Amino acid sequence: MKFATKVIHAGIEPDPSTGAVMTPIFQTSTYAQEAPGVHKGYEYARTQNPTRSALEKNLAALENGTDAICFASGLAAQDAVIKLLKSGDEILSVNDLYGGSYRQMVRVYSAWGLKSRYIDMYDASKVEAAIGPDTKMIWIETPTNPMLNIVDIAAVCAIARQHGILTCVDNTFASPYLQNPLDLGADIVLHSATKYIGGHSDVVHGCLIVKDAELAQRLRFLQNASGAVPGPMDCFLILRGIKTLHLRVRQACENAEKIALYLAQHPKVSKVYWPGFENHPNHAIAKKQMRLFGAMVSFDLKNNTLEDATRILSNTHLFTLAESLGGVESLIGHPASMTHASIPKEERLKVGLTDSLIRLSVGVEDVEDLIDDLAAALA
Ligand code: P1T
Repeated sequence: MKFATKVIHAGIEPDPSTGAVMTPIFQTSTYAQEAPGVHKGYEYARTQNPTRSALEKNLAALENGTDAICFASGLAAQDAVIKLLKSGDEILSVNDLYGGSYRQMVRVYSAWGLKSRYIDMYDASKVEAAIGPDTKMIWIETPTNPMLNIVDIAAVCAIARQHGILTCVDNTFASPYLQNPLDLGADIVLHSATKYIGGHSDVVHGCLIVKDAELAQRLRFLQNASGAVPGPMDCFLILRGIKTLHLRVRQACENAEKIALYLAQHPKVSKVYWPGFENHPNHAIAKKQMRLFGAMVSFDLKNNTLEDATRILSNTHLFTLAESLGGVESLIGHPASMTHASIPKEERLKVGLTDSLIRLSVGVEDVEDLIDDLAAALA
């Protein structure tokens, strides 16, 4: 099945009891048993729910995996991945990642003895040298949030495999339509499905996709044992959003390209971060591993002041000032004070995340209206 068919059909069957074409919302916490242990495969809704099962089958197909495991949020999915490790183990992570992902590793799990190190992975050859005796997992986010750096997934996963190290790729910024890390050698793909997968900014959700049965079993054990499962209504909303994933992402990418080009020639803009530019340091890798270049664009201002950034952030009308991304509506954000406030300033500045950096999540509105909105705010 091709992608556009999978989003609509993979894992989706008319409901056997009624013929309902759309997967019903099985709003139940438990299931009747005929005799102790005699049931229809469903015992308790933390462990199994038919709405969630349909979504998990669909997500597994979208990422070319064999299993998907859904969670109440992207960070709950990350939490399960980290629990594959034990005290003393180390995660080697890309040095530019979502602030909440960093916060969980550093401020939650360090108290449990987890070590984490943040390195420049944009030159894959640096990864091999950075691996230490305790490195048990490599954490890749690509494109990165918010600097839109690109990591060569195939190259880094090949190095990890030689060392017997697990790899997890946070594929949130790309979406399964643009990039499929399991095909490039990753062990685990993570999504904050809150973003492009859900696509309508109406639900918080996360998922993991794998292609190894034993790993799937370990993660499903953690899903059930720790319990951060999504509700059936949320699973239904994600299933509904997925049906237009390819259409939304394609349009958003087309709009993002035009906006990136507009910003690049604007006299007040010093730098535009977007992997589609030929002069982006890892454009060639983006071209190799992504179908399109994504709909996230970050930019910095010539005089680099927080005041100027604040004026722009407060003066757009179609771009809503808000955290999050990946919805049909365009958002504008200030990573330094919003999504990445939990990263110490000196760490932020090392990767170019200045106080004047502005991040756009480009939606699917008419691009001329979006450019007019930015033009007015920049003026
Ligand atoms: O918000 P949640 O569903 O828990 O997902 C966390 C998460 C994980 N990975 C990436 C790359 C993310 O961007 C996020 C959430 N990010 C935002 C809310 C944001 O505005 O960047």
